[in-house]
Amino acid sequence: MKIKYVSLLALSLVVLLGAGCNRAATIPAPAPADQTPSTPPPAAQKAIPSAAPAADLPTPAANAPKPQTVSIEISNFSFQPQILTVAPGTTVVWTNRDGAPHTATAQDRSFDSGTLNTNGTFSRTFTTAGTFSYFCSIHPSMQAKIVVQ
Ligand SMILES: [Cu+2]
Repeated sequence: MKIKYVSLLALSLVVLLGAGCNRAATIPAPAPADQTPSTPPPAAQKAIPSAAPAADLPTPAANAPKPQTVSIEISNFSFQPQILTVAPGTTVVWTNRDGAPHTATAQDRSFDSGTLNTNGTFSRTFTTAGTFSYFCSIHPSMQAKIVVQ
């Protein structure tokens, strides 16, 4: 009887060990098999980072600050400021704060706001260097200039 128990124990040990070994061997095997096929997807994910150039978009945005907007107010029948110096690429916005209508008209007619009624606005971007004299075509004594440099 004792021998049978011992042999049974031995057999059970062998079975357990064998099972343990088999499981241990079986489990790792499928795992790498699954990871291998899963490798291609990471490649697909790499394609997404390639879309990372979108991260370069903030860079142009950082360049955005360059174009500036400067305001000129038309009040008391005069342009304020009367002489405005800006960098090339600056957008100038005229706003009529008077009750009377005015215009911002270039001496060389390169730009003309047309009639600006109260709170009317007109904008123009100056891209080239130079001095641009303008006046109000309704009140020609109203004169001013923009220096782009
Ligand atoms: Cu005027």
